[in-house]
Amino acid sequence: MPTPFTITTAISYPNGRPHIGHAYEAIATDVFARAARMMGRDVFFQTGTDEHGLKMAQTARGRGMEPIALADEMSSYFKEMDDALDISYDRFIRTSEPAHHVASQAIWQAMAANGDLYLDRYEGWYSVRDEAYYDESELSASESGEKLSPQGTPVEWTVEESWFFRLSAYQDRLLALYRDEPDFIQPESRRNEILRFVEGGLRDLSVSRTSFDWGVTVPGSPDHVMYVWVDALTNYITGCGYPDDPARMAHYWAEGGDIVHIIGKDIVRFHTVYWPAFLMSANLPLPRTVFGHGFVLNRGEKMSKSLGNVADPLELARRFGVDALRYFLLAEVSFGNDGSYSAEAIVHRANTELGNAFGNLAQRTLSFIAKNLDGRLPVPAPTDEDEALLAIVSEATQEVMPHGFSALAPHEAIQAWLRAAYACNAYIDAQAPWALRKTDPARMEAVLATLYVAIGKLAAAIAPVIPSSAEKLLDHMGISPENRSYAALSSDWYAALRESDFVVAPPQPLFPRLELPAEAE
Ligand code: ME8
Repeated sequence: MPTPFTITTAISYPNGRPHIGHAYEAIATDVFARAARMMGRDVFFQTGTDEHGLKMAQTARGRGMEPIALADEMSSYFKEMDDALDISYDRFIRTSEPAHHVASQAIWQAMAANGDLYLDRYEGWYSVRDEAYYDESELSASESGEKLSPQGTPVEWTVEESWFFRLSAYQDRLLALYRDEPDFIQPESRRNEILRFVEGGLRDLSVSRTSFDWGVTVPGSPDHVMYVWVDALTNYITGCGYPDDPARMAHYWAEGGDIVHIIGKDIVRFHTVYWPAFLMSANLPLPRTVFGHGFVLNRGEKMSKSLGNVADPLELARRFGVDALRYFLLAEVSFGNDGSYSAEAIVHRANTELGNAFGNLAQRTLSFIAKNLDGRLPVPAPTDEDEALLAIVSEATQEVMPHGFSALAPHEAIQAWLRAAYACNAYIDAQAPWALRKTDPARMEAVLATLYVAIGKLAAAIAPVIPSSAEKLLDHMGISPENRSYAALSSDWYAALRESDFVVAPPQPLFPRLELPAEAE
């Protein structure tokens, strides 16, 4: 039985169209999901949209729409983006779905049954943009004297009757969790931030609102809707069958299960303080890891509508290609840190690394076989040099898969892959099969066979990042889908392939050379 692996992105606020930050998170998570499938895991990958809350209600009002109409329209753009970027989600959840209301009310009742919810009056600061409550001590002032949240968003004074969650009672259990499960919060820098925050003491959390009604109704309190983060976080277990499908829950959301949330650095507190406390209160298993990735910035600047530099990920994908964009984002940004993108940087990386280092290598090798051997697969007769290259490739596939993608270090995976591609280039130059054609055809075949195996393995290993180009190449090379798993990379698929009557056709270019768009020059 394959072991289950549950992986999620944050669910996005559909109060506007998706931007490159949303694309980045979806792509990174998709790479981990695809890699886990290649490693034989039973993967459940969920993404979706977070549709309740004041921000959605206010945006809809501003546009003269009902919140659900806004959510319907914008959520479809997020799904469209995911589909266009080859995001292999198993479920796209929308928090307005009835099943999600059921799950949110069930977790609420479980927290209430545990004695953790009480009615009181809330007085304090709220940021609609962050959908977050802040302490006075966390605020700063803008140049005009306006109070700002730590994220730099405006806050408003709020006074309301509210349900409260006894977060203060969870301080010790949370600190024990961070101590006992050092992988729970990643990377380390975020873990330290949260440790300091929780060590400073926790106040009970206001978890319902009465001033608007766009949300999940609080069971037994029809005037209250849940604080949007209570319902938003619950999306993860809705997708795992909570509360009506206990068998599915036991599979994908089990005690000690492999459950990973990939989110951005601005929402780590919600996922590593509130979420585990809610789950503990409801007596439900905890995720294994919450990874807070960095932000993607446009030429080093934060994107904002007022600066007019919010990039449409679909536009970038159309210009540069889906795989080039996916590859660029993961290769460029060290996962966990912030990173920057620009048209020049995308073009440069795609041309030098995908195009020259890998695409041309495959192109040269396959054309040579098609032309000089009539497409017949060459005969291997490995020398030490051939074995040495294949050992580099095997080591690289390990660094790429179990050590890179599974360890949530995609940039390291790509570096390892690229080093192996460069080693193949050095090998082809040193062996010069074009010269061997006349002098030693048997040796030429052995060199081409070695390259064939190396290229096939490297294509399979990088497939999670560039799925459509890798699949195209593997199809062209005759490597069957069963032979593309991580386990099959160490088997002798080449011998099996040679026994078939497969003929190598002249290849089409995999990564057409990108030119810089005129306005960026
Ligand atoms: O926070 N670069 O939704 P959201 C990288 N609904 N990642 C970025 C980014 C950027 N420039 N900007 C945003 C929410 N993100 C909540 C989540 S989860 C139960 C509820 C990331 O649409 C951000 O950090 O504001 C978050 O992980 C995701 O995009 C959705 O952000």
